[in-house]
Amino acid sequence: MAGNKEKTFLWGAASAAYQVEGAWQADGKGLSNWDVYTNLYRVTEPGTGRQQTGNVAINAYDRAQYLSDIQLMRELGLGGYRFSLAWSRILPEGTGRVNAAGLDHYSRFVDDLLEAGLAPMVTLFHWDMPQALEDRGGWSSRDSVGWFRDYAAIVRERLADRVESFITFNEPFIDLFLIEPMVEIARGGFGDPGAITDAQWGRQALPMHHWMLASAETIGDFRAAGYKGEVGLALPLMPTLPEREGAPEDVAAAGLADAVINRWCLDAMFKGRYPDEVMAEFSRRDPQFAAVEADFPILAANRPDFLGVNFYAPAFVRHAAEAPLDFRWGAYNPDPKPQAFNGPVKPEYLKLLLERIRDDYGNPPVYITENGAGFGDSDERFERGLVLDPLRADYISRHIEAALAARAGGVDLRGYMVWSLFDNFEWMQGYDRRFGIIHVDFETQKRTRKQSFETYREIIAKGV
Ligand code: IFM
Repeated sequence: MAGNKEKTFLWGAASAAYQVEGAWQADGKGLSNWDVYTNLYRVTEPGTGRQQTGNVAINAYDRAQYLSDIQLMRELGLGGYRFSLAWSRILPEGTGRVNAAGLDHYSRFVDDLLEAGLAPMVTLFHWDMPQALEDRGGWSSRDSVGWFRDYAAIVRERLADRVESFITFNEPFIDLFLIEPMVEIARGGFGDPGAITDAQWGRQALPMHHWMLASAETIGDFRAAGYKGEVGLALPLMPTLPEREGAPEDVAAAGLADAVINRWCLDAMFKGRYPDEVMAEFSRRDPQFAAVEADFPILAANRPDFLGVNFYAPAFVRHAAEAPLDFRWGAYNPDPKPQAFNGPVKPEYLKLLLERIRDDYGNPPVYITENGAGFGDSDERFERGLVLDPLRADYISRHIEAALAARAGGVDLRGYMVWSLFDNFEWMQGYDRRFGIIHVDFETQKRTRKQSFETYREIIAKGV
């Protein structure tokens, strides 16, 4: 996949370790923050009484299981598969001692994908941090930059001969400013995004900087080691729209939300600095943050090879004095019910977003590294061996159409990855939000193709 326009368009699917692997204590794996959160703090689900953890998830660590899953990928016609590594399988304490069994597992998985004709795209960090590092201050500590670089180097040495695409981090903003604060609030219950405080956001600016710095340093390390493939980041990008059109305070709020949610990381990646609004707002909340400017030359010197776009929906933004930075985002959705879990279904904003990246950031190579729709059990139904999910099928085909229209307009779009191939563990929502184009019975692990699987298969077969 490396930096090569002539290569064929990559049709893929994406996943993340904690959401699919299970086997939380297998083969010497250490605990991650999510193992601890789901097993120690989270209480049973209201209504169902289920304790929802990723202990079993969809059993994707199991080789017999994943080999049959790979057959489904082949049937779909995929060219690649994006997955993340569980850091604590490789380094149970986060640093120091390497667990050979964990590394061997991922090496075998890479071989099995390649054997099936699928290009692996490896995400190094998709939110599950070794608990041992969490206990040492986690991403708030500047040492986290070094911990991550060391872990990335171990992975590089083992996998880089066969993996042509790496993603350093997945969705910095969502993990640090939504999921982690919700987890903090939720210990002993379920997180409420509306309860996230300004003080919590203020504390997240330095961790955000540590992610961006660790990413840049890692890209530099890969290049220094002679790596010939491509290294990028996957960002959660969402056009921000004023909730009350024309209301000046919502227009201003949407502008600030754009700086924080979108431009913070985009500017870091392609301009080597952070937006002025971000510097002003967060230095006020954490004076230490003002000093991060000293690291900008490192960001500027290590521009990523590609941008991973995770797109689900635009965000409607309202001025709200009680919310962090005085804006509330994503609470309003004008769509009729049932509504997709991640926001209003508006594929035209994917096209606009891709065009904006082309125009404002020098038309970098882009993969859509996630796109898909989450609905509940009641929005799908079994019929003659298939699961009918017309809303998801429609969502996927309209978003692909929008993405390809942007590509026709000159956007350097190299591939599209659906989120997700299988229903899986959706973080705070556990197993109650289904995103898969293949249904999973979480009791039996039985896989059943959905209508959206057929839709995607036909699109892939038709080609670009
Ligand atoms: O499941 C998540 C994924 O881990 C990150 N991006 C959004 C997905 C759907 O909410």
